[in-house]
Amino acid sequence: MKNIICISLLLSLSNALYGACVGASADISSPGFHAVSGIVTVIDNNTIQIEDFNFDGGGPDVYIILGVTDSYNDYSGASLTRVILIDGVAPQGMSDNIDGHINGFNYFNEDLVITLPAGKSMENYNGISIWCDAVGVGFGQGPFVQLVVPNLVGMTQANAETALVDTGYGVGVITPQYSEVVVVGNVISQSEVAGSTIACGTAVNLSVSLGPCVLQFDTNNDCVMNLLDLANIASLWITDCYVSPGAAGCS
Ligand SMILES: [Ca+2]
Repeated sequence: MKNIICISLLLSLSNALYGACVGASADISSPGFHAVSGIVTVIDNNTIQIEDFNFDGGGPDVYIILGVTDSYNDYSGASLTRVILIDGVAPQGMSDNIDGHINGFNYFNEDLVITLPAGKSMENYNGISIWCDAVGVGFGQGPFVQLVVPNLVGMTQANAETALVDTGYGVGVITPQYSEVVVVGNVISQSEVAGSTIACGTAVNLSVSLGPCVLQFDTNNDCVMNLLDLANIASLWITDCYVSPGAAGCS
């Protein structure tokens, strides 16, 4: 039973889409303790860049930590979702911080390109923190956000889903909906506004066209059969019999 649980957990993790997308960025300027600031960008799934990184070097046991849903306080190995980003790898120009700590080094508007440790991928993280492990507080941290939600309206459902996945988002709930104007199978609307900034991995819901509603006796084309339609039918029947009293059903 334990094995089954483990396998299903691994499957759900591998299927989860919560990672930072390529091109996504995170602002680590808040809360700004020890003058931490900078913009972190995902270059590819194994590489990030920190631009204009500032940190006064204060605090004990400070690390650059990648995490999920802003959790950075248990990266020591028990969890699959947290990691010391540069454990054992000195950042550029730094040769003596063997365990990956960055306290004691003064960063002033530095641009750092950092390769993730072997086996780690940005597909598994959606946030970054300059984390003081001794106190359990982030000096500066934030979620990775994608800059542009693609415009999916008018695309085929398949193309829209591909576009979502390619840009790091998830496919949410697909709702079929009647439309007089949108071709069958194409997207009518999306839950996240095109061009807006939302977290990478966010599932975007789509409404997809069923084409025009074809419902017999739906006299007002609202795709609902109710008393109004019955009244219209009765009215038509009466009118027809008045004009053509010999018509079938009027005798
Ligand atoms: Ca109707």
